[in-house]
Amino acid sequence: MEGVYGNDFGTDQQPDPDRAAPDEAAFAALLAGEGRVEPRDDMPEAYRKTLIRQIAQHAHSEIIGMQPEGNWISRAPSLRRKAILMAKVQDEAGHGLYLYAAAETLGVDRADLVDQLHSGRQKYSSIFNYPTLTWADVGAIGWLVDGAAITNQVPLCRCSYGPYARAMVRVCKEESFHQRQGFEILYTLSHGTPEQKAMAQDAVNRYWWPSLMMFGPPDDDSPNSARSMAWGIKRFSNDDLRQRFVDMTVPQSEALGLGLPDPEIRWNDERGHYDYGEIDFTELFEVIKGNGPCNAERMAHKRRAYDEGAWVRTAAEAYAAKRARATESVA
Ligand code: BYC
Repeated sequence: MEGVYGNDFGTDQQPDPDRAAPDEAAFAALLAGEGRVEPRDDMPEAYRKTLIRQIAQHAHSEIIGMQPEGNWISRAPSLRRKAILMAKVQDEAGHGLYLYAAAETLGVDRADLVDQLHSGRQKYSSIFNYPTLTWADVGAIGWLVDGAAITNQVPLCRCSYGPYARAMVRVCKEESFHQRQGFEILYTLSHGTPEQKAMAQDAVNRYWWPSLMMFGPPDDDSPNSARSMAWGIKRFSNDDLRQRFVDMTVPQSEALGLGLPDPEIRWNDERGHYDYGEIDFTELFEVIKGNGPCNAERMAHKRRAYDEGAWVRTAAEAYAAKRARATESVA
């Protein structure tokens, strides 16, 4: 597993040698009482690094996640669909910004995090390495990918780290709107012509298994879960959230009139959950390693956009310096 994840917590940040060791007992008591850890509080270095790793990966996912859907903005089938999709993709940029801001409260610099993404030292969600081949893929992403994201992120609203938990509250409200717009796209297609229905079914077939992989490796192969759960960062295990997503999605697929590409899905009265087929986790590990269908394209596009936007950052810095000088001279 080591080789797959290459884990050094995904950050170059070193502990500050002058900082006093945190009071572990006080920290444990705060967590036991369901208190929130705030940026001013002492925290164990490993807790801080785990949060930086997860929040940065989450922020990068929101930003890279703009690409597959952004691909359809110029080809949306109507002005209404185009306006909605532009607003959705813009929301994802906003989520990335809240999350980078939350990570910065832990003493890292956003530019460093972006640099670590660009140099392959930090990850982003596997799901964004799949192509968007048809308009129905925009519906499947909204319904399944945003649906999986909400399932994972609603519990993060109760994460023990205050700034991350608060960012999640707003993100989840927006994601639930995104999920409904995806459902509505697929509903329209599945009640349209036979060709439109077939296009919707094909998109669901391609996005179903990668959406289940978004929740991460199985619990017995998830090196970070136990500690993150003990710290109140994660509230549920990867497999529990995956099951919750399946239970929510199967009845929705029936309402859509679309099938799911898994013949083993069936209600299990004894467990009170839907059973589902075995997930091919070798695919997840390959995508995480960089071997998914679109990894190279996504990163090349991201680096190019960053380089081409350098003048905007320079201009914003010059403007901020000019305003600071003007404020100083008035004072
Ligand atoms: N893809 O020990 P584990 C969105 C990595 S964007 C890639 O279980 P953990 C949206 C994992 O990082 C929503 N890597 O880890 C945007 C770890 O490697 P490192 C994105 C994955 O952290 C635009 C290793 O595998 N959501 O909604 O306890 C349009 C071992 O895993 C993946 C978030 O980021 C994966 N799928 O649990 C539409 C949610 N899975 O870091 C929608 C926040 C695992 O040790 N993150 N890895 O080198 C989390 O909840 C957790 O980080 C995870 C993984 C459940 C993803």
